[in-house]
Amino acid sequence: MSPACLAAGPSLDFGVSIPPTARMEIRDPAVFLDYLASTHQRTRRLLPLIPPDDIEWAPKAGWFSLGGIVRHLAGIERFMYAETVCGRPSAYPGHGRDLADGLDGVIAYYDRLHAESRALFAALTPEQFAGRTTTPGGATITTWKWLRAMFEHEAHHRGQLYLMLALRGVETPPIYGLTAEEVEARSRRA
Ligand code: NI
Repeated sequence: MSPACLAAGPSLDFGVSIPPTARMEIRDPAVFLDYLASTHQRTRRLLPLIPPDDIEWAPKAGWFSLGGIVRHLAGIERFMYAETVCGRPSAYPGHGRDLADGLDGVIAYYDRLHAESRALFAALTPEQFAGRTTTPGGATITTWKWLRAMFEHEAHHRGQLYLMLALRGVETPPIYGLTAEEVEARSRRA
């Protein structure tokens, strides 16, 4: 981000300036749901690319498998985030194969839990978004800030999926339409 962009808004407590419109966005339930749809789609489109025989492949022993990450993302969204923002304790069931097995089963689990999560998020009122949620660690946090962290969590694991698919020889789509090489080719030389 350029210095001019950084100067566009007042500094927040984490030391980064964000334009006022961006700061408002995630507090708005409708905008949150739009953003959830687009970020979710960027993860969902990777799942059919997983070779069925590699669904439980992991880069090293004890690490998440491909299927484990997918079950983890679905379970965290549905049973940690959606449960806690509704005022209930986290009910995260883990990410084991007992929850969903095989590529088709894992994708079905992911889709079912996301649909349930989205319905729960869609039922939240603006007042609930501005209210407080108790985390599994026992802290309380403003609900929209808690949900904002969900996007970073998903992006973290989506990056793992990208790398793990590459390690299995699978071609993956650029995250935003252009590859890094295409962006470089279209960039001004310093
Ligand atoms: Ni995680």
